[in-house]
Amino acid sequence: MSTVKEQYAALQHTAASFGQEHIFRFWDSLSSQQRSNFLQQIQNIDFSALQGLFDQYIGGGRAAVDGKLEPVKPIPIARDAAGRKERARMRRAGEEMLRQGKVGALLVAGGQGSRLGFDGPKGKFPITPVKNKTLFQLHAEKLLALNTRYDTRIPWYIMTSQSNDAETRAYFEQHAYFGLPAEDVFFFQQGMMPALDASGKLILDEPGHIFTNPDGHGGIFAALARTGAVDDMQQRGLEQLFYFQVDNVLVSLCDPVFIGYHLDRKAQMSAKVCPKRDAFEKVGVVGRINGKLGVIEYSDLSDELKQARAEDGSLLYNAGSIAIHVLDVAFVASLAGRKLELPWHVAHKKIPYIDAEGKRIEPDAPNGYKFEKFIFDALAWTENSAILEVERSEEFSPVKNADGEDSPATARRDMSQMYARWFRACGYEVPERENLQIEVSPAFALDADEFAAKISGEFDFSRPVYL
Ligand code: UD2
Repeated sequence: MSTVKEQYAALQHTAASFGQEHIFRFWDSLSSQQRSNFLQQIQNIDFSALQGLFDQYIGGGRAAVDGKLEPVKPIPIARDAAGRKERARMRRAGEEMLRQGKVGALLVAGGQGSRLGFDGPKGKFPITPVKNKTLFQLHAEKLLALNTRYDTRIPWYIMTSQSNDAETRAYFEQHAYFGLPAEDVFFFQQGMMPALDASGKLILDEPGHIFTNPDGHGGIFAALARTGAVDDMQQRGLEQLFYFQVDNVLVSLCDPVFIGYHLDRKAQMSAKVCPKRDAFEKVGVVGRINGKLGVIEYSDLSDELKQARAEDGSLLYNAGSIAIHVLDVAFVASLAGRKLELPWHVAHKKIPYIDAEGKRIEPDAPNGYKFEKFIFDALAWTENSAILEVERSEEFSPVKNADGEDSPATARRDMSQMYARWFRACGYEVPERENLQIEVSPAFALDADEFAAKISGEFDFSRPVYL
């Protein structure tokens, strides 16, 4: 074991050879504990790789999306008898997988939820329209109901990150995993990535700490392999993973129709899409990039292409990705095992830093570059993929912003409106108004058909209704 002094000398040498010697600027003022923590952080930094990233993505001025883009045509929503028959067949195939215990759920919840302005893991945000259940509770209750419906146990893999891992685990423990078997909930932490300033320097956010951010949901493949989650999946005999984001209150968890299409197309990774709300909606679009399937993120698509029209007048790039996928476990294992490198995406952001005098500065303009990987870039490695169009009002309402579009208010409205339609389909007269407060627990019904089979009695919709 080398001493702290020796480690310091070696790392200082490495840092200096990459022009990063400034990170030791405050070394003399650090306590011995701070020094050893700092050295540990630096030891995990790949200076050479960072240098390469800087040259490739920032210094070189690489374009966000290089090459030829083409739209894709998704499998349309079934509107006629033949389409509905096909969906029923897909549903049966998906349900069979669920009954056989071959499906796992994979949730990404490592993001920082900065736009919502909520302090803590976003999954702890109270959201349902009547009972105010949190996002985590809502998803957990859906899984519980699926376990009962298919007489199975769906393991749940939850990706966290450094800043919310402990709080997320504690939250589930405090709530006894919302009734799920604790051994079926598997938390795993994604990696962290240092940011760089405009001249390629690492950024100190404390005198003895380098600023890092979660490495994006594309960090999931490495994290699944590193934490033993892939082994766990294989031991349990899982074949498919249903992937979703923490913020979508309408997600149809483990949707058997989608799983069925994925199997039918012999796909490695599939995606659900909705036509975009408007040209500037903040969703990526599924398309082809130089012939390869992928998602072109909204921040990477020019305003001109966002507004481009097809011959029929609809948006040309209109297959909005709602961040729901089915992934083959074998595909995930091969990506993780082969260390296949997903590309990095760069975001110019405001990053708090310690200036040369040791003062912490909160910049008011972007001053640094964050690097993230995106899971949907793995679509480029698929041989087959099912791109399935779904009804937005039934499947997609994300909580992103504190108010306005995609906020808690719109999520509560969209849930209430969906349940109102379930009631109306059963002959109930529900007033047509924006501010209904209706909530159907997943324990009562997971979808309109189950609801129709169970509902009875009278309801007063001028008050909150909870079932
Ligand atoms: C995401 C998609 C966008 C669209 C939209 C739908 C990306 C890059 N873009 O946009 O195309 O599908 O969602 O709602 O995904 N997360 C992590 N670790 C990270 C970063 C994010 O786990 O390092 C999780 C985060 O907790 C959340 C999800 O990934 O569940 C998406 O993150 P976001 O809300 O920041 O993505 P957004 O809204 O830019």
